[in-house]
Amino acid sequence: MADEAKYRVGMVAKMTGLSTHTLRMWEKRYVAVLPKRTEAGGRLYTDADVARLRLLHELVESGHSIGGIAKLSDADLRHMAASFPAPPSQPVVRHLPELRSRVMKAIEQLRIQDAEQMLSRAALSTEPSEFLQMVVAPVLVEIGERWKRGELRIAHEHAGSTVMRGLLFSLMRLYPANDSRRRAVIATPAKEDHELGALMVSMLAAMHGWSVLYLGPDLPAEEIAYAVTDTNADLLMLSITNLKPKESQREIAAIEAAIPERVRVLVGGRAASALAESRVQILQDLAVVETELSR
Ligand code: B12
Repeated sequence: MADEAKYRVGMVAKMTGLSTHTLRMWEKRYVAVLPKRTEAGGRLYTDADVARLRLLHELVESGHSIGGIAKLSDADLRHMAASFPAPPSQPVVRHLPELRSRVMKAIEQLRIQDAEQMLSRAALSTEPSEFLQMVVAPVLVEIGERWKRGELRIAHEHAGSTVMRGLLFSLMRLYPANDSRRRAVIATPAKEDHELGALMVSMLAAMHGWSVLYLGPDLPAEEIAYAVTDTNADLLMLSITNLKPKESQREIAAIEAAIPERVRVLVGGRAASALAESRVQILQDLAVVETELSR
């Protein structure tokens, strides 16, 4: 039978090039397809579902937002795809080391749109924490190393950060805030201008169902504490990249003193490992952060 539900989610991921995570999110958030279920609750897709997902994938890769097209009929999607013949200027790169070097090359040559396009398309077909750990973070570290050696200029570093910042914001918006969810406030302390680690954990928190208030970088302790208290947050996450341990301890102590005791505080970032654990928990590995966020 042509429309028999027979493909499991892993197989559909291989057939469509979408990650299993993206398949679940497109279903849960946007009702893009509604697969049948096995008795044990596993998803089962038909050939028609697979064809629809391929069309959606193609259209998203040509620049449409999934939210805008997820509910269109198959006929409308086919019509849109047919009127979108222009091939993207950058091929889809699925091999992560190759993607990293292509993105680095694009940043080196200040081809920012190319870097954005490669990254946002690869983000669709890679599990989010893998994408952050295998692509976003290593590219940033390499930019930092090459800047230090004088091989890249400040302009390259700023261009690279801008690309990553935009990308992380748009990925975070895939998971719209919902007031009934557990609340997290995320920021960097005063004088800490590096915000990309905070954005990475914001994206992961949103993905795990947290309602995220992202405050950005360089916040005085009293402003962080105010936001935590005012929103009745359950979790505060701070990212520390360049602050000296003394400065960090001082900021963290001031925040801790001003927020309710029940609020969990997680701190990460390359300069966080030098801190002594108090009531705060120091975490670096994004896979571990995910486990904590899904508890
Ligand atoms: C981009 C960048 C900038 C941008 C930031 C833009 C932005 N919007 O964020 C700008 C231009 C502002 C900047 C400024 C500076 N920078 Co800078 N910067 C970087 C760069 C290239 C990337 C930073 C980044 O985002 N890293 C994100 C990742 C990869 O982070 P991570 O901290 O290791 O975090 C990981 C985990 O800990 C976890 N995580 C992160 N946060 C959190 C939070 C929680 C709660 C949890 C659970 C987990 C978690 O996620 C990450 C995944 O791997 C780094 C290079 C590098 N190695 O990081 C240099 C780097 C950090 N900068 C550096 C320097 C020297 C500076 C300046 C002093 C330069 C100057 N002379 O002005 C200023 C200081 C600004 C300040 N007051 O804070 C040095 C720091 C050296 C040191 N202290 O040891 C670095 C290492 C470059 C180098 N190789 O020398 N920088």
